[in-house]
Amino acid sequence: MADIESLLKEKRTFKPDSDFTRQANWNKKTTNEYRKLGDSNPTKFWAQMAKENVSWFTPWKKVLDWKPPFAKWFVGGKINVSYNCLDRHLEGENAWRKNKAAIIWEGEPGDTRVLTYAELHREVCKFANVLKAQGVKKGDRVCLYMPMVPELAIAMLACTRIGAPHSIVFGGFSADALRDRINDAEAKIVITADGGYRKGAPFALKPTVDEAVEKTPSVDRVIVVKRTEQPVDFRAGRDIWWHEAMAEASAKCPPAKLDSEHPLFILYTSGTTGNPKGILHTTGGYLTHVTTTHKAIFDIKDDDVYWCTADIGWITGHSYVVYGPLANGATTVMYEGTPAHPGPDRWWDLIEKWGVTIFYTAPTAIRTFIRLGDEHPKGHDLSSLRLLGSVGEPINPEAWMWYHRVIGGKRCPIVDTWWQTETGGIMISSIPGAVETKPGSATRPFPGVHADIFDEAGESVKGDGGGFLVLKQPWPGMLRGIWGDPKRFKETYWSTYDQTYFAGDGAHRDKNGYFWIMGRIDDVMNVSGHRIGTMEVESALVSSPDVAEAAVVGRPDEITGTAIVAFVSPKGTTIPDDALVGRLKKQVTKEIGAIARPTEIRFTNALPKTRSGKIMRRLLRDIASGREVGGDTSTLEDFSVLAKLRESDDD
Ligand code: 7RM
Repeated sequence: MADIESLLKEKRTFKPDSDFTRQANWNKKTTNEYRKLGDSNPTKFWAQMAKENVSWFTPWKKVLDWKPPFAKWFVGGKINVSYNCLDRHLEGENAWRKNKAAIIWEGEPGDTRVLTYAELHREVCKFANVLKAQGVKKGDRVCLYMPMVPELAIAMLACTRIGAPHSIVFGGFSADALRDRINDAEAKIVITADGGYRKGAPFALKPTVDEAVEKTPSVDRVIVVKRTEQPVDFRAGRDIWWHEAMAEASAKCPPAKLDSEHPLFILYTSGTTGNPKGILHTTGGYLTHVTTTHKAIFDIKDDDVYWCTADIGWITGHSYVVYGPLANGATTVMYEGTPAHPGPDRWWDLIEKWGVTIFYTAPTAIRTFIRLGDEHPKGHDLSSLRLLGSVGEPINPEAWMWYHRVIGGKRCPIVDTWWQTETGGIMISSIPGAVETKPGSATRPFPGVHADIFDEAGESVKGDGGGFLVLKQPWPGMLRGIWGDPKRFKETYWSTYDQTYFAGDGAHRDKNGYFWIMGRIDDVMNVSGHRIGTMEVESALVSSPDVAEAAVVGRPDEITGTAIVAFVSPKGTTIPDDALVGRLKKQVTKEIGAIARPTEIRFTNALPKTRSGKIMRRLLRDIASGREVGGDTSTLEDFSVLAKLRESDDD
């Protein structure tokens, strides 16, 4: 609540600059027209966008078939994502883009690769033929577990070319997490690399894949990119080198004419249970959504150099490193490594070196750079920048102002973009040539997006007020389901309110209709912009023979937004010492990955529970963040537990 109050005291506003507005893809007039149309007739608005921004082999017969909560967009339309991202930039009036940079890639050690649209097209066609030769057919799932190398984008586009949905697993996930995701999607093939570079050293990926695929009956092939030249074990008959397979592949591969609703990809995200959800996205609607939002919100032009720093393993990388920018014929920058290697100015060096004009990153990175000191960005010429973006978590006004001043040189508009893995593309954001911004607010819903704030009873909160963020109309990039689990899909998103999507975020809307996102209100933590379920971490902890019970909560953290705190009650004979802390952190890293490792583990012999046995996480959150335990404690079963937990604070 304290957060909400400080945010809502924010009174600064920034009007769009008239020079920016004059050249903008969407100015005030077009934005207002689209808003009007999107409000009165969202399907008509999205149909217009699908026509203007995306190329179809066969037009759709029906814009939307909505049987809540199941939506089909552009029904009967035939389309291909790789055609939209590649072929159409090599034909007709766009043919000049042939030799335009599609991907500017830089590895952490400083090696670089620039792929033009023609080259990228050739590589994608070849790899699509490799997939076909390995028996991958339309509809087969392909798992990608890769570093940030161009081959990742090539593999994604090759999958879309033949209609094989991909499932990308972030390279930081452990063998256990990878195996669960491969098995849930029943992937036929895994694409990986020997390793990648991070913090100045190679890290290995292939051994993790070897361990994971020991128990994945669906996998019959592993394709390996050579990146670090680390020695790898090769299983004959199963493992194939990328470069060897590519050497023989033909560069001719016509794009499959796919149904608009053909599955495009699955991406796993954390929920409120121990099992991550496979979020399913399909083809025509998703592409319309990301292409349109990318064009309007990032104001993309042919001479821009656009850099979104997200790893492709997350939704932001899917939608705004690869699909949105390439469908718009843009130059997209991909960087392999960590922000502060070899020095704390690596990112600013990249911006200067490549002349980046549009830069999209996360508040957690911005806060890290604030701490590292202004001298690093100030030591570089950042004058190429003209637009900045933020995503992943609420941006505090102080970080917003620093971003505006130090990175944007006070001349770049900032777009704060709210969306989720489930929404596919941006839902609430400023339009840089049209909307006045307020630091800390994502401003207003995108045209055609019917966002609202509901109270517990499902009534829209009128005027200035807070509640639960919901979406009242289907949108083209919306998730079509949870892979293999329609029941969970309905329960998670569509059962809180009737025919309304429940986002899981709390939000406030001010008297001007501006949205201020407050963050998750469910048992999902947002650590450095990455979603981690409390239940996932808890189940990793209780799988240790030393643990009787565990409860995990988030505590506010200046840099990462949230830090993970675990309350653990050890089994009878176990001694709760530092060695146990070490073992438990290792356990979580093994089962999920380092991103889920608790910052702090506190031992207790009992957890605060309600009489019906539910752990009262609210109280634990107060204790973890050193706050006075507030609110209603009348349902607490054993009051002495609280006192003991506070004592455990001393160690
Ligand atoms: C794109 C992405 C989704 C969750 C979402 C929010 C939080 C994302 C913002 C934000 C405030 C923002 N997808 N979130 N963007 N909160 N302002 N601009 O991050 O599926 O990984 O996470 O992230 O809580 O529900 S995600």
